[in-house]
Amino acid sequence: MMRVFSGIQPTGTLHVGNYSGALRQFVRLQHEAECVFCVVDLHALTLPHDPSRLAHDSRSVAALYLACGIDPERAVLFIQSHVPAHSELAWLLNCTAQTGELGRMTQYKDKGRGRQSVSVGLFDYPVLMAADILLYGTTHVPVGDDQRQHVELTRDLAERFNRRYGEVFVVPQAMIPPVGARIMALDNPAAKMSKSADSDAGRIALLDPPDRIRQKVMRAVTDSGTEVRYDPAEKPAVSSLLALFAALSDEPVEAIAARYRTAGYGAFKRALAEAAVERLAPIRERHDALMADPAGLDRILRRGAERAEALALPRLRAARDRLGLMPRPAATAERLAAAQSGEAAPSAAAQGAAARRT
Ligand code: AQP
Repeated sequence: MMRVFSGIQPTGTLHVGNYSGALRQFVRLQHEAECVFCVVDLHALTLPHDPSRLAHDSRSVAALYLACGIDPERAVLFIQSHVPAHSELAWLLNCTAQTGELGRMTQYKDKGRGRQSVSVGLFDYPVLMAADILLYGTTHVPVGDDQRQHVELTRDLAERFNRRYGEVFVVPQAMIPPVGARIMALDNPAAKMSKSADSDAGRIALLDPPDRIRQKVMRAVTDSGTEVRYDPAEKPAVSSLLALFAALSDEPVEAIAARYRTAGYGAFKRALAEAAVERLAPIRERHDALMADPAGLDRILRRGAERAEALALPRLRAARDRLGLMPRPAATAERLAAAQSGEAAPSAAAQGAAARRT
């Protein structure tokens, strides 16, 4: 059976690039495979962030998964930091990863560019991502093109660990859509559309109101000439808009290109704006309804974390065993579970006193 894992960082409002490269695939895959989807909040700590917003943004990303069509009865949906096995396995894999390979990651170089110094977390984040994936016996990782290199690293780490210590991890493969895996910024076709980029004009957020969507699309940079053609090498800006149109309308890119070939950029952009408004308006409404019931949302996420933990712990235990770590005493495991659920765990002394009283 295919086992799918993927995650999204709560580093800002999700945009149509995240929808095209990732979320749209997730919704389809939940009908074909066992799926585990995650809001990777620990990854959001790797760059300076606002602690007063993080919990809200994590809930909002979870609500967007659901609003886009993830069914929490089918797929496991949870918050990464609610399952401590992710950080524990990341540490175990840190001792298999090499600094040289992490230094070659292009996201590390891109996100660190222009900064005097960056956090160790930014350098190490691909190892945490490898842990996220490997914990679940994942066979396939649906991601956009920017994550290809991180999935390659995950494969390398899994193979190296298995070779050194014995078979524990399934070696996963990336699933990158042939079209729409790299939607470019609307105001700069040379840069990827991104949540955390300074310019809001470059992205269509999934929560943008209709007028803002229309305004952003109509101002999108296009290529020279007038022909609407899917040709990423010669027409990178128009090709990215065509891929976006295809993701938002579920139509093949060739059919859209054929329809607007000679219509001019203005008519093409007006049609794209309407396709975006039509697809995103119900997503925004569902998101807002879910956010209006935080207790309901938290119930879904709590159940998701329980299911995720049950899937993750056997493989974490196997990795610990293979590395030669002592088995964890049961009492420690119980205290960890109680601490994780927010309940005060009785201390060993209090447990002893209670036992003496009875
Ligand atoms: N422009 C994009 N086109 C297609 N797919 C994209 N993805 C991201 N940008 C595009 C895919 O969306 C998923 C979630 O990404 P992430 O939250 O893990 O972070 P990211 O890859 O670094 O994406 P962002 O939006 O650019 O976030 P920030 O600005 O925080 O770095 C991934 O599958 C990604 O490939």
